[in-house]
Formats: sequence, C-alpha cells, structure tokens
Amino acid sequence: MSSVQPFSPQALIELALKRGVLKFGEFTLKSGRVSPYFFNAGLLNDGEALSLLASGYADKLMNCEGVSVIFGPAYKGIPFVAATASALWHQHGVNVPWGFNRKEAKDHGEGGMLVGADVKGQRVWIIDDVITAGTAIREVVDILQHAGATIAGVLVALDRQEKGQGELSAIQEVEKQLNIPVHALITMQDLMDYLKKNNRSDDLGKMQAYREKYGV
Ligand code: OMP
Repeated sequence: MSSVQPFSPQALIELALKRGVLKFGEFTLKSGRVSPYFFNAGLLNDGEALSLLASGYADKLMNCEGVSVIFGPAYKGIPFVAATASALWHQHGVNVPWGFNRKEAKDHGEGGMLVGADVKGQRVWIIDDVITAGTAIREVVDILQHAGATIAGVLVALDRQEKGQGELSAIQEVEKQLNIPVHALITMQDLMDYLKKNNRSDDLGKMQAYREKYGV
C-alpha cells in the first residue's frame, strides 16, 4: 500500500508544478483578464493528486462550522467533493453527505438538476477549484438557494486574491454579501512566496505586475 502524503500548502504547490496544474505564461481567464499564471485543477487527474487535494479540503472542513452537506459544482467540483467525502470518512471518521449539480436538467428518470444528498433545509459547504472574480461561485450559490439550502461556507483550492466586481477581493465580496466564510487551501501569495524562495524572479515579476493591476 502506498503511504499517503499529509496535506500542506507547499506539497500542493509542488505537486501542481510537477503535474502541469500550475503553469506560467499568458492565459486569458473567464473574467477576460490576461494572467501570467493558470491553475488547471482538472490535471490533478490521478489517485495521488486527487487524494492530496481531498485531504486538504477534509482537514480544513474539520475546523469549519455547520458542515451538514458538502456540494461540488459541475463539472470540476464533482470529483473533488466525492473525494473529500471519502477523505472525511477515512481520515477523520466523519460521515458527511455530498451532492452536485448537472449543467443540463435531466427530463427523465429522477429528473432535475441536483444529484446526491438532499440540500433542502441543510447547511451546505461548497467545494470548488478556483476563485478569480467570483462568478462561478455566485452561480452555484443561486442554484443551492433556489433548492432551499442555506450556504454555510465556500472552500476552494486556490484563492487568486483578485478584485471581484468592485474594489474588494472576490472572496471578501462573497463573504460580505452572503455573510459566510470563504477559505482556500493556497493563495496567490503562497505561489509568489514559493517563486521567491526558488529564485524564479522572471515569473515572480510578472505575478507582481498582474497583482498591481487586478489584485487587492
Ligand atoms: P471566476 O468565476 O471569475 O471566479 O473564475 C473561477 C473559474 O475560472 C474557475 O472555476 C475555473 O473554471 C477558471 N479558472 C481556473 O480554473 N484557474 C485559474 O487559474 C483561473 C480561472 C479563471 O478563468 O479565472
């Protein structure tokens, strides 16, 4: 049996670099911003990588209030929430129901947009990959509120620490508007600290310039 590496922000950054999850270059984001880096969580695509990420989510959730259901937004959030429910059970002995949404409503069988745990009347934590401007999170908050859930909090892998719709960061806006906590496993600052420690001054310089433009 393989030994499971305990989660740490540094372990996630190193794995992300090794697997090409974290790349430096020029990337146009969903928000239209042109970024010198991109975090593609879809490339955490094997058992070791998914387990490390899920351990990080599970460890964080153990210190969060009101975790009655965990929820993964389609598509990337779906494997993450499933793996997190499994990590909560195996690593912490905590059994938490989990669910996800479809992008298209199903018109036969059980029908509907939501799959898995019933969220109605439940305090739900959303598990997702990245927050940039906060659009993706707002969409799923709407879906869950329509289904009668109370949003208890949001947990993402990476907080890019960028402006949302105004001058606050996207995370600060979501926290303020919904009056909920938003936590991240790693932040843009963690990535910059890593680059500095490893003397990658070129990439660091581009990150700093981007942060001056879009950061908070
Ligand atoms: P916002 O909706 O602007 O918060 O962007 C978040 C979404 O952008 C994520 O759910 C991803 O689909 C995507 N994204 C990444 O996956 N990694 C990044 O580094 C940046 C983005 C992005 O487009 O902003």
